[in-house]
Amino acid sequence: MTLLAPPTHQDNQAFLLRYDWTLDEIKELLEKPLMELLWQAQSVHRAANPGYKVQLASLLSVKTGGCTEDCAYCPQSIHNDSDINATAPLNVKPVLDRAKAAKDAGADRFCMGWAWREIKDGKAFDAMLQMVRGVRELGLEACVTAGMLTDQQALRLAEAGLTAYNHNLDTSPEKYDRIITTRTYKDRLETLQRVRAAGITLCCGGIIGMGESLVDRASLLRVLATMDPHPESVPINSLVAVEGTPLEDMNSIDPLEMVRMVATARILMPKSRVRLSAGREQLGREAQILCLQAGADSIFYGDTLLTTSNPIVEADRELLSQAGVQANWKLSENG
Ligand code: SAM
Ligand code: DTB
Ligand code: SF4
Repeated sequence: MTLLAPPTHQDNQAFLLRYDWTLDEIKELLEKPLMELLWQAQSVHRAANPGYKVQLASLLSVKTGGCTEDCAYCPQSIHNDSDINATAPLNVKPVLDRAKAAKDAGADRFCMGWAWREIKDGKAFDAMLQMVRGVRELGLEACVTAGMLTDQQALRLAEAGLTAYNHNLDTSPEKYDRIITTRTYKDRLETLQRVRAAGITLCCGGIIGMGESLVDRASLLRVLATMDPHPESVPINSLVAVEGTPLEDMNSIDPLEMVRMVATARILMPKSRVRLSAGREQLGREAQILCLQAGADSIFYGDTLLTTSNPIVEADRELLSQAGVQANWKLSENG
């Protein structure tokens, strides 16, 4: 009888932090045979982030609707015809109550969104700073997404203890003006620099499923992966096609395209948190598990994103258990 050799473990395989990725290299990764891509992504992930720990980020829309930007995907833009009506921002207390509930449900990070083109000084910004302080006092990471900001505002957010600022590039520089016309890619990059200069970590990613080409996806990833340092969090969203937006008729992506995007992001940015973001409801259990295996190590956790739905908490707990990954709710449950 022949004895089979024991399986070899790749956990200690090295990974490289590189900031000089070329478009061709990234295209090649996105187009690799799936099994090869998954193997490479998983090897990098196991070496860079051992233990399959998944960060749970809860999301709350503090200021919903009425935004003056014309982002073609967004139900909150005044230029679009969706059913979202503009509302006044939530007050500090109800936001902190929600943050506490998120913490109790096992979240690690609390993300707050404002449907603004830019932050303006005044009462609403002062309230944002109080919310950030309150979230940090609860022992959660705090993330804000609220559009453009000034150097001074970034510094005040840093002083309040903000962990991360989310500001997505959304798509490639080449496709950008077919998705948004009221601001430029350069505006976006300048805001990211201000956030970085203030010492706040960057949460920056994009959306697939808006009719972009493979080259557009590679080009978006190239902008992210040539930032030095890489953004600490990289949310990969797939379009939630909302009625009344110019992209309402877009077909859903093939779930394997999400798997490829996540795997490629993991290889390009080994230490960043790659967040499997909007569009998970359309993915199905197996595709989400493949994404976790390929290196997604964060999800939005909670029944709503900003204005659209997300898998319910119980379903995500089951998913994470079935996948055998570690997340805070499970760890705290086990003492
Ligand atoms: N107004 C701020 C801004 O644009 O940075 C913050 C809020 S904005 C809604 C945050 C991000 O959500 C967008 O940059 C986009 O990537 C994502 N997003 C918005 N609508 C989406 C949709 N329908 N499908 C997928 N992602 C979406
Ligand atoms: C991100 O990349 N995705 C989140 C968060 N950052 C702010 C937002 C997704 C929004 C999906 C559409 C909605 O719910 O309005
Ligand atoms: Fe406004 Fe942000 Fe929506 Fe664009 S994505 S319309 S900036 S809320």
